[in-house]
Amino acid sequence: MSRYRAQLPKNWHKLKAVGAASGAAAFVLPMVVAAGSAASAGINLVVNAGAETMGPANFPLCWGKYGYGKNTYSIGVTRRAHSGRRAIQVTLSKRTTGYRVVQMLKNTACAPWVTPGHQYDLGVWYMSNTPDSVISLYRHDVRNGWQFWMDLTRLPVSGRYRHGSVRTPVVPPRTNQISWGVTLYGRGTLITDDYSTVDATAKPSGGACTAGAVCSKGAWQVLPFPSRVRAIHAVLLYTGNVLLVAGSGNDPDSFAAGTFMSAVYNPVKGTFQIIPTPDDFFCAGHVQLPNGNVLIAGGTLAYPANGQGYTGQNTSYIFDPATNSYQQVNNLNGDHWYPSATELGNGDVISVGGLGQDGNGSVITEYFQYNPSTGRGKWLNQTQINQNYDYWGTYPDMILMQNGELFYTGSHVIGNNISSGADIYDIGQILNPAANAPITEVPGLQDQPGGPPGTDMTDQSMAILLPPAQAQRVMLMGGGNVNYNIPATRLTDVIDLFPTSGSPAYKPGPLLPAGTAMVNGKLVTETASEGKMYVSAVILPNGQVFETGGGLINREDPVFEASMYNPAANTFTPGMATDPVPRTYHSSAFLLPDGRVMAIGNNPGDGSFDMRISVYSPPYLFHGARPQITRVATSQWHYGATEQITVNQQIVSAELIRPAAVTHSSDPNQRYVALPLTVSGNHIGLSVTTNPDIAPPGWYMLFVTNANGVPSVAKWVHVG
Ligand SMILES: [Cu+2]
Repeated sequence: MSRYRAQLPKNWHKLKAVGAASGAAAFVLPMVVAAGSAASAGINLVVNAGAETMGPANFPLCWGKYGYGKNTYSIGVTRRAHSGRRAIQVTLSKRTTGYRVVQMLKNTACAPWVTPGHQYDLGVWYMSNTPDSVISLYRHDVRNGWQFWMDLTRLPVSGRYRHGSVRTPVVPPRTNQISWGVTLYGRGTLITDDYSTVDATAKPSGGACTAGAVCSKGAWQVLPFPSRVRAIHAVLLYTGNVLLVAGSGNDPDSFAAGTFMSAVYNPVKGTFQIIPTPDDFFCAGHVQLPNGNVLIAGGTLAYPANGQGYTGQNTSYIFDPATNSYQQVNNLNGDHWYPSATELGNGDVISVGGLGQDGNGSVITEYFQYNPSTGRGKWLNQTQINQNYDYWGTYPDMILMQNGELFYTGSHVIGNNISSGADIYDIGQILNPAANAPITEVPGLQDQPGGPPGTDMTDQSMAILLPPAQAQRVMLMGGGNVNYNIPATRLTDVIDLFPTSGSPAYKPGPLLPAGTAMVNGKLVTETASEGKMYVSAVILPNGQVFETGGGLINREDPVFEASMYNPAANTFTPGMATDPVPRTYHSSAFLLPDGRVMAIGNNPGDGSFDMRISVYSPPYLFHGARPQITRVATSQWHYGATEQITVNQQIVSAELIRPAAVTHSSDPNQRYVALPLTVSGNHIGLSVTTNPDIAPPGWYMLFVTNANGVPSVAKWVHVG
């Protein structure tokens, strides 16, 4: 595809307001009409690109109307869409002076974030009956604010939808956002739809960043539209969409009415599809199966009543991302509210813990046998499962180890950890009821100094298998104890599951950095012993762990603190940009395929639920051009194979990251699998582990990362 390289008029930076009525046309850059969108190179940075989500004043969210002068005009939404149901129409019926503009709102939520030194391909589908329209571009200077940048290209008359595209000039220093749109400065009608803005920069820029604080802290955007459901559970699907599950959403009225909700959220387009939800999946377990179907285990049978607390249920479903629908599978043997779900190396799933129908945590171990020929499977009868017993509690975080055993990290939800703390559960004989499946206690979890005796502080902590999975090290960070309702801890613990000598034991890790807590409406700095529970930890493609969100006590006092953990150095870098939205109980954060982090949910003690969505751009998105994976020889990968890809620039690492299935600070399947490289120019061979217990079968995001620590956008590959 040919692309226009912008030639700037010498005085472009002196251009003021559009002035498109006459003189500015002389500065307009010629246009390139492409057969299709140029968006394949990277992510589309436009929010509400198809204008499908409506905002205030009956106009699409993130879009604004501007203009001046003596003219008669109308700006609104039309059904004559290029795709979806809406497009934006501008008509000038009479004109003496001035112009009218439709443009992305110039604010932090709506305007695309950009990197100085980069160029961007802008695209728009349009119909027009006037030659007098132009693409107009604005930029945000970190010192001087928003300013007009230049008019880029005219949009030739076209009676049917046509794609207009143009590449921006190099973004100047100190610019962190751009905004653009279409200007109509002559009589006629212009309809636009499906806008795109894609980073077109191919060469690394050395990693220098001149965009201010975002260079080291990253940046949060709160999206301009709320979630359509109470996002208590989030599962990233191989389609790139996110399954957001509420069930009854911890709302007694919804439960009483039998109103259960889920939605498929498209993070590229910002759209929601409400999914008929046949049962109450509130606080169910979930995990992706080898073919990408999502297994849902248990959920809520009843809300508290008559002295009885929440109770679990025994139903189970599969969500199929190909059809965006739920299908029931056979029931679990017992009832489970807050069960874990961990995929094993053979593609089966083990599920433990959760409260039963009696509200008690003494529940049986469940085993789901996956059937590759149907993409589904069945829960085995309990007589087929070795019921070597422990009290696993609620959402016990069970991580698959490289030898096929399970590591119970000690991270769990709600109250005391009645188990010994952390265990290794040898499930090698799980399907032999006559055998013994020993459970070995793992020592070393710290107790909070001055905390309640005989208990622990791992309630709503977060445990992660640190990158790379091959290192077999686990970190547990933060946590509290709702039974005592005491301030959450800053403690972290790290364990090497296969130490060179001795038995595995947790060792103290670095303290979580102190944050600022909102206590009784006032922001206060945390004391030396105060940390957070409800903490989220997200593995990034550069091998770092982003730690965000959380609260100081039970469903109160959100903590505004975020840091970057470096597993190799075992240190936290404090002072990352903090999510403006409180993220405590029923909140989650997870990695998107474009390398950003999405955060959802918050369900404080007053019973309200925060529907806002935040998206974090890590510092690496401001440090030069992203590498691109231009070709993946095959998306079906095999254990032990060397898989071939092509990239557009030098890279230093490649990695598989398993898509999130997260709730309540718990995603026991989160993992980053390193892919050793064989480099031949831009052709790269990637060595896939021979061990399915390192990378359980399923869909993964494949990233490559360059020497600046800048990752590509992910490609999806299927392993196994
Ligand atoms: Cu819950």
